[in-house]
Amino acid sequence: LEPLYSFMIRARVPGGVATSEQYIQMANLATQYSSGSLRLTTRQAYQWHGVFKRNLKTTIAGINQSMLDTIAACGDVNRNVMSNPLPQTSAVHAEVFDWAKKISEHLLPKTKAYHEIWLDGEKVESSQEPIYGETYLPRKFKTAIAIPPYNDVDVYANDLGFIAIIEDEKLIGFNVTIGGGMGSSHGDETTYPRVADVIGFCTLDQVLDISENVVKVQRDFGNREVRKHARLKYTVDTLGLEGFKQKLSAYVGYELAEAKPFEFVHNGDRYGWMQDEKGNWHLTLYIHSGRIVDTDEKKLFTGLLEIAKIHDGQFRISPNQNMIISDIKPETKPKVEALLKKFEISIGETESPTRLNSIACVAFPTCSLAMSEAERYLPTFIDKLEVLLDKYSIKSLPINVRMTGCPNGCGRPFLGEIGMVGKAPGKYNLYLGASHTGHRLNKLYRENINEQQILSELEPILKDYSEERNQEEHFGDFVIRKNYVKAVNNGLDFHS
Ligand code: SRM
Ligand code: SF4
Repeated sequence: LEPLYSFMIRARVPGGVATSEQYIQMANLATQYSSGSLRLTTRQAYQWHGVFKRNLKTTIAGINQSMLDTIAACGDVNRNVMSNPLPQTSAVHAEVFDWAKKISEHLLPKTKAYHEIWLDGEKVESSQEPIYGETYLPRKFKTAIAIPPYNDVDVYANDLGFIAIIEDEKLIGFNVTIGGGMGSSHGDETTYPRVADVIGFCTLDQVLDISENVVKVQRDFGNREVRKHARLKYTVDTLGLEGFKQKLSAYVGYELAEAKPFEFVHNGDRYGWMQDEKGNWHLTLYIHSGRIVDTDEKKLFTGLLEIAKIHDGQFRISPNQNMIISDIKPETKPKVEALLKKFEISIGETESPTRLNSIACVAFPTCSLAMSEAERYLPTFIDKLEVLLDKYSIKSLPINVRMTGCPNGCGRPFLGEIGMVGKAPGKYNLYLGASHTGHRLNKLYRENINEQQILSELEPILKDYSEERNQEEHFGDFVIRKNYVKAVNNGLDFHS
């Protein structure tokens, strides 16, 4: 008799956008075939946990029937392409979202094996992979597009990034970034998180060309001997930034123009109701760690499903694991409000800004790489942190808290103003000093400490912050100014 194997399935949802109909289908699959919850990820995708082996094919077919799929949601290929999900920026947003879809499609593996295995597609001779070749990439590859002033996608955490440049309300092109990534291993200083570098500006007609060729340079020069050094960030550091740029220019046959000025204000979400110029409404809901589930206290899963049934717009996953119900017609708004009230769904008006700016990865019980809790523990930790924030009258200030169960970095913990990275059950490395905009990494402050020690370490710093901070100074910048930690300017500084 075979053991009762169960799996996690992840859908590919470029830019995180699904229609209400698709959302209903995703939720129904969760009820029928998984542990009953839907998980919104830090890359704007859906995950189903606990899918039994015998239900894998039916679940994947169900995702495909809804016109979404799971192709390249995992593997050594380009993953789900992220883009700013907030339609507030209307025309530009729609255009940028289109680019996310185009890049995603362009970099999709062309193999028909997926259809053959999961969808009973016709057997075909092995197809050519025009971009990935015979070897695919040495490692996973991630792409994101940001629309300044919001860096909600954490563009600098991606192998390849595009920063939208808008002039006279028109999208004219993108600044290109390369070499971001979070993953590292405890005790191995040859591995490190790295924020991406801006390498120039590309026009709209160059976007796919640049995407394809950054992938090809990584395909040809990425490290295939040492898997821990196989991400593009190491290729950049091995070739040198100039070396990588030269290879890219040789591949595309031109040089990128000089990068254009832009500014980010933060990397979080903006909660609550927002009306666009057409009069439609968009609502960003706070979803703790992206887990959509019914509990004894709250029927979030049922509530969102009920909303999907009366709303004919979209459900957009934010890069911070939250949900935006978007394009709500003015006449539907009162019905949505009534359902939110009935199911006690938070629109972020009762949580502290620090809670609203917190992320935890999945970790236990489903992640086999976890060394400590994250998603299940974060709310308790924030409760205790809030007591300190309250004590020092700084509860109204937003501090990014990022927690993960291991240093792979799925909750982008090295971009947290306070970062906690699991070391062992109940023990974390404490990192401080990332920027509030996502452009600077944090640095190790204390190693392998428990909750009580973390709170005791943080208390005097929070007290100091409450008394000595400059106007508008964010916590991450403050701890650097006051020398609690040194600023990390690139990955190679991370351990020094
Ligand atoms: Fe991740 C592996 C969950 C975003 C870096 N990640 C995993 C696995 C699949 C564990 C495994 O390989 O067995 C986790 C599944 C846990 C579970 O039970 O569901 C997992 N990663 C997640 C998600 C669900 C975290 C979340 O709480 O939302 C995110 C899914 C994203 C998606 O929709 O595609 C997720 N993972 C990330 C991010 C953040 C990002 O991309 O912005 C990172 C850091 C950025 C980066 O890639 O550098 C990240 N995940 C990793 C790594 C380390 C990669 C590296 O370069 O070393 C691993 C392990 C690996 O690849 O070997 C990993
Ligand atoms: Fe698992 Fe580690 Fe990723 Fe958390 S950071 S989901 S513990 S691999």
